[in-house]
Amino acid sequence: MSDQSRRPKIILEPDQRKQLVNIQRRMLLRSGLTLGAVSMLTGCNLQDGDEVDKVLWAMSRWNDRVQGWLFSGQKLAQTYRADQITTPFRFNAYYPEYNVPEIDIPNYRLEVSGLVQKKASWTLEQLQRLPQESQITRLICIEGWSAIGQWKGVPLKTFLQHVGADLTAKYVGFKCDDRYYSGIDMATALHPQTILALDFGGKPLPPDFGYPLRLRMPTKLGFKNAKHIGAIFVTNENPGGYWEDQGYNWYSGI
Ligand SMILES: Nc1nc2c(c(=O)[nH]1)N[C@H]1C(S)=C(S)[C@@H](COP(=O)(O)O)O[C@H]1N2
Ligand SMILES: [Mo]
Repeated sequence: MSDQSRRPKIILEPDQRKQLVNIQRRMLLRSGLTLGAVSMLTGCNLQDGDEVDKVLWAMSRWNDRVQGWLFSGQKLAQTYRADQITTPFRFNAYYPEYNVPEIDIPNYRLEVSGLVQKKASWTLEQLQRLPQESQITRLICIEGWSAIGQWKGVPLKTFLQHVGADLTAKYVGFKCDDRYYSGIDMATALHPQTILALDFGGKPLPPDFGYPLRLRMPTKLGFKNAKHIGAIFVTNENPGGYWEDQGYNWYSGI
């Protein structure tokens, strides 16, 4: 798969390798798959320590594919009542709160590129003029916490239609103004609860929570919900991601 060449190698100490191999084995046993079946599925030899890295990525990509098949493009994630909203909401990023990027809002433009007909950039006012959807949903962070919030914005599907995106392409990628990056599969991009959020709790997104534009989708873990989006691109090459390239499962559906 072409995706693999873009991913950094996982460097592991021999002990960690052994542990990981054992974890993989236990996972496999529980899933009812034999080592032989996995070798066939991934094309890797599980007995050989040097192959662990290859096996991990292969399993992860295999997981992505299986999860992608299982994902129903229309099934809605749970929504909540206004009185269930978590206050204060929780901030998270790969840096502390005082390093949240400063963005020149009046000059902000959303860049659009890749497999789209209209590559023109967008101002916030233009985005605000597109149809908006509101949702009260739960953001779940892989670190073990979750919080319910209210986001409003343009359904990503509506936006993609407006820019003449090739909706048969495989992925939509996001580049953020804090150098974070991520991407999602097209089925998730077209899901009705996947929005480019402009508002949080009835007000324009505040800096901490991803101003001026963030991806919000209750069908994916928190780290896939890119904040401070500066550029969107449509592509057939897996765009990877800040955490995804460090080993988090790329698909990370809920
Ligand atoms: N640009 C950017 N987006 C990001 C992150 C980040 O560090 N930078 N962190 C992710 C993670 S791990 C989580 S859990 C959520 C947190 O969103 P919140 O601050 O609104 O709770 O944002 C995600 N999106
Ligand atoms: Mo997270």
